[in-house]
Amino acid sequence: QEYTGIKLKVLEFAEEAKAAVEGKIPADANVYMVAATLRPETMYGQTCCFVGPRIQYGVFRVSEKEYFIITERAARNMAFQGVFENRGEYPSVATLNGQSLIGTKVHAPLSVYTEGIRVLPMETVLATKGTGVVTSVPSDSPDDYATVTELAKKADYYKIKKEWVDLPIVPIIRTPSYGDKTAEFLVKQLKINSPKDTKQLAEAKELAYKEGFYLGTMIIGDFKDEEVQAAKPKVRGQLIKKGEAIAYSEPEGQVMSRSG
Ligand code: ZZB
Repeated sequence: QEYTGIKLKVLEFAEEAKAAVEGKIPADANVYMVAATLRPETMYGQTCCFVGPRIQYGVFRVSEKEYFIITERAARNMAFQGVFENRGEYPSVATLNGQSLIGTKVHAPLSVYTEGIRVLPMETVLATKGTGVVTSVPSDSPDDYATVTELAKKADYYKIKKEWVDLPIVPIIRTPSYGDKTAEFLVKQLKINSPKDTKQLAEAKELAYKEGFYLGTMIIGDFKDEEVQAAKPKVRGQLIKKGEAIAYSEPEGQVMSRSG
């Protein structure tokens, strides 16, 4: 599985995470939450960043001035893909649980929300896939749409501020069958009520992937009016060139899909 690792730069740590990394990262270093995505062309519509509240993350030193927050499993994989200074080594300076990161403010490359977006909890994040960090695009990802809807409904229960999650959804791609908010359309059509409706969500994801990739047209960004198929590698290339993303592949057989 060839992912794009989107580098979401930490602008301001949540209290608990801040205490955990205090004194362990040089003051002038950049720290990034790195989210694995198969849809780099949707990055204009990022509205928040998800972590699994009970997943363990490490803060790994990529170079003197750069640190990544990802699962240890992802760091190990990256250490064999030329991401770190020495092959096979992925020095960790701190560990954090997902919950401690909630509320952290990050800058998401290409997102229309240029002031920064928040790290929020997603119960369905798998520790065994990608980096354990997921960037949220509720316009085009049914899972993300279902989770932001749930979080907005029960902000107090999840101990988050409603305004962190209640951002207008940004239309990114138009498709003939689902309009320009594919995820919302499919969640409603398949009568998905919560992030726990995993079976219908898997179906919605499949439909959204197919329609978006084969029939979608960009309606925002540098490749506006181009087909998604053409725009996808261009957006990816741009992000990597600017140092805002990395290529990340998941070794065969290690990938776990949500359906098992
Ligand atoms: C942004 C995005 C925008 C995504 C979209 C999808 C869609 P797959 O196909 O099963 O490999 N993801 C990444 N890592 C995890 C994880 N550890 N746990 C749960 N979800 C994860 O799924 C790859 C996608 O699943 C990734 O691409 C990421 O969400 C999420 F418009 O990133 B995506 C129709 C999907 N649309």
